Amino acid sequence: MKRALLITVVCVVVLVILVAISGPLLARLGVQRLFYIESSSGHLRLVRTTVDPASLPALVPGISPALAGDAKPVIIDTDMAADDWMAILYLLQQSGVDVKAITVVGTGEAHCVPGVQNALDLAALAGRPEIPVACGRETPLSGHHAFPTTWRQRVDSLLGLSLPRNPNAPYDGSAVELLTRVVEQSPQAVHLVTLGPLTNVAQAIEARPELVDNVERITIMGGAVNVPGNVRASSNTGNDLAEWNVYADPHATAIVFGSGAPITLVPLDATQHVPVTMDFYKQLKHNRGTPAAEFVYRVLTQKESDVRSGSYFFWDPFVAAVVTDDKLAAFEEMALTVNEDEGPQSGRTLASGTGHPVRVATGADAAGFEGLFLDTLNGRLP
Ligand code: AGV
Ligand code: CA
Repeated sequence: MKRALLITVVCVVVLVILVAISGPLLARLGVQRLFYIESSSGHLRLVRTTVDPASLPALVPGISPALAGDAKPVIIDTDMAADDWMAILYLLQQSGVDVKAITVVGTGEAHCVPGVQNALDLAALAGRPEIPVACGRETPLSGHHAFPTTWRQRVDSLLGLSLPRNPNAPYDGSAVELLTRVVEQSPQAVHLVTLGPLTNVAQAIEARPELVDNVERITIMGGAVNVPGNVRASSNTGNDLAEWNVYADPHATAIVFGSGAPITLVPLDATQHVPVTMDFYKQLKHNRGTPAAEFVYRVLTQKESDVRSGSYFFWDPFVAAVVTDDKLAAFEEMALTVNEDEGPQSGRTLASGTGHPVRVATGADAAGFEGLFLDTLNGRLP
């Protein structure tokens, strides 16, 4: 009996040593391990690692572009509202996208501390626990517009849901530092996808205007150009022209518009065509084969009354989908300005002769989006 126990212990020790030394050995052969053993708070865990992109095409013919290294580098700048979570999961599951960092904007819906933890945990859920996550300032570059306190509390607490805890700590620096470092060090121009107020991106560009030289495009969820805004419905401002992300930091939006970077704006003009429908919710209910799809199903379950009333939209997931397939939207080139003054038009995005050139999404292929979103969440990659 004692002998059997001794043999088992010896075998386990040998196995652990073998796994530990196999990394360097495999690396010499040009192969990277798919798993490693990690010890956290006294527990041993098997952790999936990222794969050395260079080694993959030869090893696995037909491997997805994200793993093969020719996916486009993306930074997600997010205010960690509920639909931001869905957009992040979508982008993390998309083969054509390589998410290099997630920067949380502290002037949006979530506060920094819970927002960063929730972003880390979403990355872990999608099998990418190593993605760096950082937060930025919690006050707008100018003005004092803030999201409703009740919305903030709800998203901070993940609508009462839970995620697997990511053992990694947040990035040791600010969102602006992380964003700047990733853009500067990327061999390929980076696509910035912004899902909240533009505070972080504007602050980074203001400090280093030359950053835009290595920015492929900034795709922004925000604004309402030829349709009513959405601030009035949830505030007592009387402002029926502005959309929340722009309203929360109009000056930041103006800086980004004037930065010289190529810009795609996906305003309410387009997202109004992609409400979350009960029909989609039911499809997801019967078709949720991955942790990501299961989590989105639970989020929509918490949002069911908004979904039923038709007041909940795929704002950010649609923008994420447009980043991967721009045939999902119709576009018009416009010259845009932002109203930075206080008052009932504050945060309005306006087409005018003096504006900056922006590619504006004005229409949406809702059915195409829903199919792609459902397939991607379920791991049926295009
Ligand atoms: O204005 C749309 C932006 C998107 O980035 N957000 C929600 C999305 O994350 C603010 C917003 C407007 N109306 C809302 C919002 C509502 N009814 N509930 C939560 N957020
Ligand atoms: Ca958002």
